[in-house]
Amino acid sequence: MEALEQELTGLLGKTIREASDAEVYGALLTMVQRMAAEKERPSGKKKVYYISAEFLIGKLLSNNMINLGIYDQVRKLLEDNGKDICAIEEIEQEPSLGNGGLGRLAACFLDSIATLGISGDGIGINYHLGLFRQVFEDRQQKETPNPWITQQSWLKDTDRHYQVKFRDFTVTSHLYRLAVTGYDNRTNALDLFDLDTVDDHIVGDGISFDKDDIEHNLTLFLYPDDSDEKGQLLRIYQQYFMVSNAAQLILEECTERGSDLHDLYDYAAIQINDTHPTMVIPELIRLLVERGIGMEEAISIVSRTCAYTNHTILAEALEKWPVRYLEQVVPHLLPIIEVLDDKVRRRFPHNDAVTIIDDQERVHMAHIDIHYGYSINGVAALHTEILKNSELNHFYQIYPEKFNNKTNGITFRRWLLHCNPRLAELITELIGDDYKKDASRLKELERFADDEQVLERLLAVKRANKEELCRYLKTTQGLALDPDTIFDIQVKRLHEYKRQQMNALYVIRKYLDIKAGRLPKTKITVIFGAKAAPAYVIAKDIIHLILCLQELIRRDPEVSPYLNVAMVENYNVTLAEKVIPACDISEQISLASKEASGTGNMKFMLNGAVTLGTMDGANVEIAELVGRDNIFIFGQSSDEIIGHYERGDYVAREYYEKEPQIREAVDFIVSDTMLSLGSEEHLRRLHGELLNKDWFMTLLDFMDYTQTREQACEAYLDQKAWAKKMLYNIANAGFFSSDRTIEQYNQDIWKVEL
Ligand code: 26V
Repeated sequence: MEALEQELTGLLGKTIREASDAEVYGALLTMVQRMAAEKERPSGKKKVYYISAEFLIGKLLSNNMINLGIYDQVRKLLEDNGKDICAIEEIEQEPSLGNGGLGRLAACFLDSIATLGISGDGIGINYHLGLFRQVFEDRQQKETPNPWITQQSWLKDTDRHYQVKFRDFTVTSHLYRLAVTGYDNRTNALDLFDLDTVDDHIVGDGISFDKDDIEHNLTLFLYPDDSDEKGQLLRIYQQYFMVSNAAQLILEECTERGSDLHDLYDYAAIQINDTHPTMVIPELIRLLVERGIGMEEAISIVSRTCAYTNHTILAEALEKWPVRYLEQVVPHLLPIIEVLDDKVRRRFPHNDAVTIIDDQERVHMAHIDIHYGYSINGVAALHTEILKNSELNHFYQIYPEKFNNKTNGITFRRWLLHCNPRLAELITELIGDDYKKDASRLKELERFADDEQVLERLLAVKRANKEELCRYLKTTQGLALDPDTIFDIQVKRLHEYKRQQMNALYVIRKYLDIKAGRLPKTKITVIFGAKAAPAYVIAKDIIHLILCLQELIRRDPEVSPYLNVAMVENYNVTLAEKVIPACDISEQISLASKEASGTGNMKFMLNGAVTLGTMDGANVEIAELVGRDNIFIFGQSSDEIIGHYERGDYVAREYYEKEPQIREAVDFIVSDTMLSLGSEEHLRRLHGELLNKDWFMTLLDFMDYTQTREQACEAYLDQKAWAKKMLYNIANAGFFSSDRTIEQYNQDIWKVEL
């Protein structure tokens, strides 16, 4: 502690007490960077390269201090000097380098790779303005830039540069590097590529900018609006920029470690995170051929080096780029893609489902990965089964040995130790701290399932976390929440398949019930948090509906004593860390078969929330682990849903006409009450969508959802029984540690020796 104090005062040039919070933050950042650098270790022969267009890393200061083992000492030191570590955390800007689960998973994986002592770096893009910051105006989502790179930053400049050739011009890249600290282990890196010519000043109103001006816009935003051709072209520019840099870096590093490139697969395992980095396959082949290796051999080398993770079965999310677009951006990749397609066509004649270029001249990126990678994995048991048996069945028949499952996980450092210190402390007191390195030890908590004192303390931790969230949302967003209520929470990207609209319809039902004098026994607080893609019209309509309901209920003195709706603005990792520990009921209500895994579900479980969910994604595994007494399951199964799609027999209007409870709730969206609060255009469009399309079958599961949610609220009344459910959830969350997931990736796919 004395050494820490000395170093900090040295860096500050004054005492901690005299320094401002911002100065203390800066000094801590410098000190942590030095300590992280000391834990860098040389790679062995083989190294993992995790390429991803998204890394949703969250704030880094506290996380790194926990991993370096100095968090408690620093907190105490600051406290002794009149400083509050939470206030200092607030100074750091959160990098918004991801959309949601896929990007956050990549960040959890980097943490676990370093924690297990595996040599492995992430490779991605340094988006200056991140995704976007969400602000609410007139009860609608508006997007503004989210600048996160401050004067003093975690990004370290390197002097590595590569040339990246596009059809019309060549750019010089610039590599920035972030330290990735393992928990009591080595430091790896996250390599983010950037372009010096990019200019934040070209951003106009909101997040608008000139989409043609590639040299000035390439690394400005994450996934700019790709609803039009220019947006899609920009995305191809970004993807190629990322993978061309990655390929050059990997070949350079592997050569330095002794590879002659013919044995590249002994030096590198490249994990392709969804199809965004798929062009790394043709790019590597191109570079190997350029270095004198024959085409056939180059294809074989790359096929033994690259592995692919699939994160969705939604057809609209599977990337298929028109050949014309690729010709416009990276014409030099097309001859290679054509060779790859040609080989497939020769090997599997008359099998149109597995070609790389289809009859509409589109390149199926996932097909490249499956034919020319050595592993393909889904992200939860159910998801992998659906891939094998339906979505990718044609490929499974050809390559059964390539398919494998790796159920997702989360890092317990961020999602328990950091975000819920009260719970972590209680657990440590009960079972010691071995669970911090071996999450399966949490199971030992089951010993206390009937210990009334322990159950009461669990409830007290939850209560304290709820109070803390109330304070935080009051000061940062002006939201007034009551901690003496059920906190029922749905936070995740807004998408129709996740069915936030079903949750909103439940809120309407409750509102109507209360108006009719049917009062709930416990007051319910329904919390939402969600960003919608800027061009996703219906998603934005759903946000509008929720914000209108929030206002309606807030203003109604008859209803507000029993029901409260709060939609948090700009939901991100920082907010997740505050919201999740305060949750009672975790809403995981996607249409069965559509949510590949979910990872929020795991974070809630670990923090003692009880899941209300469908048998989808990793919910299935959660249900198996905790048992049916400790989870609330509803809705049709994935097999049933897949059947409805195959037969095309779901008609929303039939449910609307048959069931007055549904009709009343749906029609309330366009009632005079709602139209007086919200935009007629938005509300009518959403109403029409639910009645006439409802592609994700909201009305199909609505009655079962309502009844099961009532059961959950009823169960909450028996606090002791509820606390026992909480305990079983926490005790069985060990399986969802990303350390377990990464151990499996390494054993089955990467095979890096430790
Ligand atoms: C992307 C898009 C883009 C275009 C329009 C619709 C749409 C819908 C979904 C997506 C998701 C792309 C991939 C993704 O983010 N998957 C998520 O990956 C998480 C980590 O494996 C997993 O937990 C989530 O269930 C899965 O949705």
